[in-house]
Amino acid sequence: MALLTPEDLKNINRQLQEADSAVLRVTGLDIKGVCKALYGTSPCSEKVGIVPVTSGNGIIGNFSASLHAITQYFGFDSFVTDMPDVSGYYEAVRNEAEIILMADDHTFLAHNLNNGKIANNQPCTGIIYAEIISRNLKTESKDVLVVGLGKVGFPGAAHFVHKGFRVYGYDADKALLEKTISNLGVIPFDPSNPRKFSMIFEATPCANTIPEAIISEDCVISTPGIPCAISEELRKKYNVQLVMEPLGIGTASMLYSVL
Ligand code: NAD
Ligand code: 2YG
Ligand code: MG
Repeated sequence: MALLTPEDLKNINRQLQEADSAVLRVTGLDIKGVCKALYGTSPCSEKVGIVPVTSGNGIIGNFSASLHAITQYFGFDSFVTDMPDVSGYYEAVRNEAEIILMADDHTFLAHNLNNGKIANNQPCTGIIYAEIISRNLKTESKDVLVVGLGKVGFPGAAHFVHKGFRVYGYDADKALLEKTISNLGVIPFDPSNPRKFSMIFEATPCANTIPEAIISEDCVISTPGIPCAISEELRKKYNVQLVMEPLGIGTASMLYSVL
């Protein structure tokens, strides 16, 4: 799995505010509004314990501090434990955390200890970025392209199918593309025979995965993938409405889903 870096998380509050403005421009709702519409929940200052985890590649600088800023931004009462790992979990529960947030290299989870609900970052991220595109006010089209059908992209594609979109899919991994075609009924997209899209969802760990030939003027691109899927030059040339943020939107989706 591609891991976040401290650099990705620099100025997380500013990144979150900019993403909130972009979501508002695209959907008419801010991130809280999209989460509320999606899950039918709203935070009531629930206490969130953020537990740093040292296993595998270890602590990522800015990760726990960013989760602290993000949870506060969305109206939770959060704290980061002094201790990591099992001792940190114990500390969080002893300090009356109602929701635990913690991540190792494979799983980033939110666990609500009051109601037992648990959420995984990857599907929650895919679903919220798909929901944002599905609410876009710019186009009546029901055609959407999903690039990258992995742990984030597949649940995103499934969400579009569920909402009645005509979903085109592409993944560099042919086996994964075949699996998605047969499981979800998505239409395979062939990059060597391109067409324009006004809505694109991208979830890959690679740059420049969206070629010029598929971008229409005023296209909405929703992408949790890091690094960014299109160049600044193409973004400007086609007046692309870009929704992209490294941690906060997906975390909000996780938290609202366990309330
Ligand atoms: P994954 O490895 O499960 O899936 C990525 C998929 O992209 C793979 O199936 C791979 O074959 C495909 N791919 C790679 N290069 C491609 C290309 N050029 N064209 C088409 N497909 C290509 O990874 P994931 O867990 O789904 O994560 C995807 C990205 O999203 C990563 O960059 C990850 O760090 C990021 N992510 C961001 C957030 C967030 O909140 N912004 C949250 C979770 C994950
Ligand atoms: O507690 C810590 O500091 C670390 N154990 C956190 C590890 C997180 C690893 N996961 C990732 O970097 C992401 N791919 C998942 C986070 C979602 C936002 N992109
Ligand atoms: Mg995010």
